[in-house]
Amino acid sequence: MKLYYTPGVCSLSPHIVLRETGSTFDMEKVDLATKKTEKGADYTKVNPNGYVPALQLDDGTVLTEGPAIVQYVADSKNATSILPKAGSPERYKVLSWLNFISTEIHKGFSPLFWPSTPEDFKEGTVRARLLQRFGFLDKHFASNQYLMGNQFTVADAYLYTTLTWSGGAKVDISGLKNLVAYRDRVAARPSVQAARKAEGLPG
Ligand SMILES: N[C@@H](CCC(=O)N[C@@H](CS)C(=O)NCC(=O)O)C(=O)O
Repeated sequence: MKLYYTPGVCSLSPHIVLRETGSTFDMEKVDLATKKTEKGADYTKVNPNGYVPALQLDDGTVLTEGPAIVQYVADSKNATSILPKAGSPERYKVLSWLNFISTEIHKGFSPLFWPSTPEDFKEGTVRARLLQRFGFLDKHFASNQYLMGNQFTVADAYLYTTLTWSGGAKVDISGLKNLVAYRDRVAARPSVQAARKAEGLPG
């Protein structure tokens, strides 16, 4: 299978999960500005919406949407430590976290990356809302190592990825000590370090 990715964006989350599960995969970089892949292919033929990540399976099937891709990768390896089995209450708690990260955090960041977003809206609304959600997470990490307690799951790969954007997006999380410690804890995992290195990101 092949992961279509762009360094440092949300495709880092499935990339981490591919490495965490010891999966065999290829990677193809996508230029989000031109929608061309590093091999010169038209990426909109892979994902008509033009965004990463996409995971192309060996039979040609293309999966899109990060939260779905991480579930496919974990399930295909029966990796129940990072994604509890379907039917167990823990599975749906991980799915709740994936949805929370997707809608409240990931898409909460998006307006900060759009040149058309007015500065006062960025500061007064977008960053303020994100910081409320981060405050909630900071309290969670006062007594939990990971989103699901002591166990790293696919949701942590996703949350970690979004936290790496806070500096560039000028969302100051430095006062949220538990959240910063969590980010650093996840960053230290070998899967994360390997994924960052493969994407050409600083260690
Ligand atoms: N709903 C998609 C959103 C993916 C997404 O926002 N990807 C961003 C990078 S983090 C992207 O490729 N943006 C470029 C674009 O939308 O043209 C998912 O959850 O996978």
